[in-house]
Amino acid sequence: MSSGYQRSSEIGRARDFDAVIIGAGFSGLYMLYRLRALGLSTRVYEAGEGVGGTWYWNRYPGARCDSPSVHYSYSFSPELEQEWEWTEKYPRQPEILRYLNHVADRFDLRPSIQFNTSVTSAAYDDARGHWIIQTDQGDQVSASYCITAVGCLSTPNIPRIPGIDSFAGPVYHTSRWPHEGVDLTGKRVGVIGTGSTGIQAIPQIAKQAAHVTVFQRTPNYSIPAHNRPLTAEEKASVKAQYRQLRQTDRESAIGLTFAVTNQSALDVTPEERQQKLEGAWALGGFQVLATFSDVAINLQANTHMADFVRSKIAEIVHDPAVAKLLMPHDHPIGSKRICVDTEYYETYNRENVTLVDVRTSPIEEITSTGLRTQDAEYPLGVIVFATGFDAMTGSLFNLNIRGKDGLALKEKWAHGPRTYLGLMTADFPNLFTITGPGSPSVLSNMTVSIEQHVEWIAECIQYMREHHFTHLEPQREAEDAWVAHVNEVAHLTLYPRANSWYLGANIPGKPRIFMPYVGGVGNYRIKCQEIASKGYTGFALSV
Ligand code: NA7
Repeated sequence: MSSGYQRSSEIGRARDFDAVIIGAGFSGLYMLYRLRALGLSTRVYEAGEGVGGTWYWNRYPGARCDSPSVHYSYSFSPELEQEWEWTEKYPRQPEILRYLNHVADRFDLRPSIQFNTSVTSAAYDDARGHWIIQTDQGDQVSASYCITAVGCLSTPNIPRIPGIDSFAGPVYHTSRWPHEGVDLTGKRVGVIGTGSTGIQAIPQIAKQAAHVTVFQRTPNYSIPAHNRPLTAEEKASVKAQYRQLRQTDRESAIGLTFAVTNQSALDVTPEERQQKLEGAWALGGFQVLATFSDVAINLQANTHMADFVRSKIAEIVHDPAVAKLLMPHDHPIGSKRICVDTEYYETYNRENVTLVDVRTSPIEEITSTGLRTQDAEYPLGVIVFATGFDAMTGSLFNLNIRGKDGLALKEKWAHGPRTYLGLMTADFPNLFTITGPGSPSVLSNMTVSIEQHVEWIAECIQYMREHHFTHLEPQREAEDAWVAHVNEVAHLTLYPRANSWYLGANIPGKPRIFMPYVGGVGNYRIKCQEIASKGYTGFALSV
């Protein structure tokens, strides 16, 4: 035990734990592992009955990660990398959940996790200088550090549609899909929502249900995944190159190793452009957006790519009217989260699938037997909400966090989240937010961003202990400057042109602030490292 830790104990601030971590998904598990290595007594509270976070809850048909498995995994243990076998290019939810269970067992993490327990409040006790955490199971514990590992997309958004309670059949939100599965055989299913989730779920639901009616408000751009099993050679090659692969992921813009080009979409002939886009489409996945250097920042370049995807939709979907409805038209490609699919557009060629445009004919009510739009009534036996999340801030607000002088986080962030580096917020000492707003988080391969945050937090706590500091929080000026920088960088791109959940636009009344940091995973890591290496500039450290 380091002398710094002893000193903070000696001054009599008795507490139950050194740290409380909220959530046992990718973030919480690794945070626990790192804090345990530092010798901190740590308790993790997890609402689910098992580990996994996002991958515990999201069990809808077709649930799959959009980042390749060999990148969407922990890098901290070379032994773990070598012993785990990913089976497919893009991992399915059950495989990721198995992986996280394996991690929990392999590193013996479960004894520190209290399952089936939701944190109901976390309040900073000014007098004692520690956090008091309460749960729905009646726990009340104190801790020096409170670390949120609640994920960016974990509070479901269920639109308040009139009549919803009168529906006679079952209603599901994709992120709360029953663990025992749902038999949709012979059912008339209505799916509301065509984001990444709807786009993954609809093809699978259509294979089982008698009929699927898709209620689409905004069409999204989707790129084929071209998912497939990994060959033995690929697995061996990745295992041999893991160190290098992880390094390039960390230094990249979005936490994924792509071939990066400096070529503008405007500097090539139409034939070359078409050829490159065809090549990218054949490869599939997110990296389509990296075909040219300026798709995220130049509307003309972006439009070339958007036109290409629209042309693909026209090629795939047989009915021209349906194809037209599926073509995104109101936002640049990539300004909303790009979707990655398996036979999404093809699904609309099935006889048992109907696409309904609820932009021009809005949903008016749910009745006992179906759903009524302005123009028509659709008989349904099951309704599936694929309507997304109160992203990035929803789950933090649900924790009822209060900082100094009882200041509620929700109050402080009433006009949008304010953080320094997305890691901490002023007036909330020793509260760390893994992948918080203001960090690359959802604009990146999450596992890379999670590991970077966890390691930064662990090193910061170690520094505090070695230098006999007990408290840390951002200075107001540093926080203001970071918030301004996050906004400034976002406005250099096309992102703010879309009504996306990145901006809070999907939740009525939510302030419109671009929440994630667009500056790039590699650049962000350097900034965080520089700040730490200079003794945590922009943070106030105290005893
Ligand atoms: P998203 O991307 O937020 O998509 C939600 C979808 O639900 C989207 O098509 C919405 O249309 C639609 N929606 C939401 N509310 C309504 C109402 N009231 N009526 C009709 N349609 C509605 O969530 P996902 O779960 O698909 O994906 C979230 C992230 O998870 C994803 O980006 C990946 O990072 C993984 P809208 O676009 O708002 O018009």
